[in-house]
Amino acid sequence: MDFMKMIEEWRRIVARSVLAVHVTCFVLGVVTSLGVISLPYMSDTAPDGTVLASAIVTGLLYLLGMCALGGGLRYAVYGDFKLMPNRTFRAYFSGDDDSESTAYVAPALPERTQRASDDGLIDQAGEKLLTDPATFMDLFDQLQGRQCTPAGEIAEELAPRIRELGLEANCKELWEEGYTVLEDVASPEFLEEMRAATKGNALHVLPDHPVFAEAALNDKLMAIAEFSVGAGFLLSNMATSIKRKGDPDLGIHCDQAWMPAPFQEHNLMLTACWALDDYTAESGATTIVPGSASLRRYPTHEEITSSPSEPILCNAGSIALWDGRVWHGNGPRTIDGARRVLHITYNRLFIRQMETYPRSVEDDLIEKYGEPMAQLMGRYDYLAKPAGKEDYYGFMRSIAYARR
Ligand SMILES: O=C(O)CCC(=O)C(=O)O
Ligand SMILES: [Fe+2]
Repeated sequence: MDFMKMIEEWRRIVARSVLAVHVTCFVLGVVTSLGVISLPYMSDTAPDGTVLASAIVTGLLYLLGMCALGGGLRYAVYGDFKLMPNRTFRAYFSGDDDSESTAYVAPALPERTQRASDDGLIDQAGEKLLTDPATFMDLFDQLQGRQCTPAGEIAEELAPRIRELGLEANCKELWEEGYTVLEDVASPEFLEEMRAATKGNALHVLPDHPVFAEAALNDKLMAIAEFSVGAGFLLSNMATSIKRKGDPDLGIHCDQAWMPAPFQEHNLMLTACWALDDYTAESGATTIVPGSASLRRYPTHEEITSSPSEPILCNAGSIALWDGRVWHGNGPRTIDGARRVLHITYNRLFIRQMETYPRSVEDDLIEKYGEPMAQLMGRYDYLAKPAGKEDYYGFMRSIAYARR
């Protein structure tokens, strides 16, 4: 790991140096060209037009030449040519990719605390990649040769956590019926906090209040999500909703609405809804079409209206969870008051998230919540990052996680 950090630090130093040289060339170019242009004015006689024009052309050529020198260095290091230097270090260091204008250095990744049996292999493979290719290939093949946990089974690394948290029956139900309820997970105080933070129908709520991050990182939820959408899963979106009497019902649909059908045997997307008010038949609760997940396809236009569905019933403070392939919607609210819900979606690590946040927002969350938040933000894998396979630890982890 230290070796990785060292390489990362050197990349930053090189990036800063290239920027410094490019900017210096530019400044020298400007100073020289101004000097050359002002030379004709230094003689006693007023400069004529030809002398002045040739001084301006010469000055601009100096400026161009100096900029080309800096741009050439950039080309030599990064393979792209730009005449003018960028204003910030960010443009020279592809590890930092959001659009803020100040130089930015991402905090180091928190060490993994929940170690699994092949984590040692990942670390060793990462270390050996540059120094000992033969050993690396052997370790890599061991990772590659690992077979996937069959769909619906609990991975051996996860099994102790599932047992400890008493979630075995929920895992079975989620797999067989396409949904399950984790009963009464929230303490009364936590439930009140979630309710207070729920202001209306809103998307992108994760950074709005600490209670949302805590809800996403709940131990039971994280464990059953790993069962459903595999190790290294991501946070895809987080939203709040309020349903009142007379509000339209949500039609039957599958959440993984942009995945091709027939759906894959492994689930790709898990929705977890924290019920902030009781789910009853009259409350406008989520409705499920039993057995629909095993069809592994979308409902037809006709089936959307004709499929018999039943409400999920649970107390406020429980979490209703369903598989991305299950047909579901919500029913009419026929009583006064409101049904408040915090919706969280988790994805298998290779499925792109519905929402992302600026890098600095993610970093603040990771600093505050550590490893599990870094995982939800996809920091332990190599996918969709500027570094790509250069992050060989991330590459190795992606291979290992995809099989657990
Ligand atoms: O509001 C509901 O009960 C269901 C919402 C829904 O379909 C979802 O969050 O995926
Ligand atoms: Fe849905």
